[in-house]
Amino acid sequence: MLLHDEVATALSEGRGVVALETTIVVQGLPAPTNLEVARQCEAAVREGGSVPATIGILDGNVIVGLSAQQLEELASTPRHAAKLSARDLGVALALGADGATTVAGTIAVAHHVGIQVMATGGLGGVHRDAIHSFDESADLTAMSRTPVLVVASGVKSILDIGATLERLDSLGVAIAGFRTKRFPGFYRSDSGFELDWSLEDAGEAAVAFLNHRRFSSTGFLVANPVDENRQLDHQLHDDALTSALARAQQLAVTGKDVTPVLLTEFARFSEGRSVRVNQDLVVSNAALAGQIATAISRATR
Ligand code: PSU
Ligand code: MN
Repeated sequence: MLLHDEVATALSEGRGVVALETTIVVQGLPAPTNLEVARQCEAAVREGGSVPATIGILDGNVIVGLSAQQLEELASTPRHAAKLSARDLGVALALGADGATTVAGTIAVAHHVGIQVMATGGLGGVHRDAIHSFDESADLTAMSRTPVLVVASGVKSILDIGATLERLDSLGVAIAGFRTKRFPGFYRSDSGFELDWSLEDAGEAAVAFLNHRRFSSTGFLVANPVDENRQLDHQLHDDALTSALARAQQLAVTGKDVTPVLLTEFARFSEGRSVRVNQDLVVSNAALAGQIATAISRATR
């Protein structure tokens, strides 16, 4: 485990730290936008008063706080870092592999080193054909056993959103919208589903999370919608989705390849517009996560 000096100092001083994942960089977004987004997320966390800790695995070492150069290495073609969920970490380390962590993989590492907040684009969830494929993201079960607050724009709209919300309920994962009671739909500000709770600012989110932790060992999802003016056009979204689902079926993809294929087809169909929305929402989530981590640190110091 290699902790970047700045991250180690911030943790020992009880300052706000935000974990950032690398699957979105390596498997989720096309180059060169991927590295630009990673840089913008780190800057956004800093603006919120916290320290960013981008997490990935290089040569079998878990790195908490990848440098710009290490992140570039991880994302570069010769490396072809694998997509690592929490269950993959042990083997990847044993084999000296390179890897990019998903939300599940990232919160496993974050919790281990004492980081309480993470930001991503859209959480994984139950896939639309799950009744046949059993494809449900390990992000959900990871959140059911890891007390980390995750800021995300809901779950990806390629998923069965209703079923995902039911699973989050069964698994005891706390959910609150950020300044909304409408569950965000990733590329769209509103998925059409209602939430029970809305939090109005970072301070409120911090207090809610700290109280949640007194009674529960599960995670906490803060659902932060993309700005309405920046969301993907309704019709374009639905057409791209139809095309993406058809493409995944045609390629007969399974397992960890499903989500990257759907996102790539979304980008192709929308001529890059979905990538811009993804960029906007993840940077905004990193900014909010930075503010919440700072508020948690103030409330606990
Ligand atoms: N958010 C994005 N793009 C992504 C992801 C999240 O905007 O690519 C990644 C996260 O790493 C998340 C993963 O954990 O997608 C979900 O993959 P799966 O459905 O295979 O569990
Ligand atoms: Mn899956």
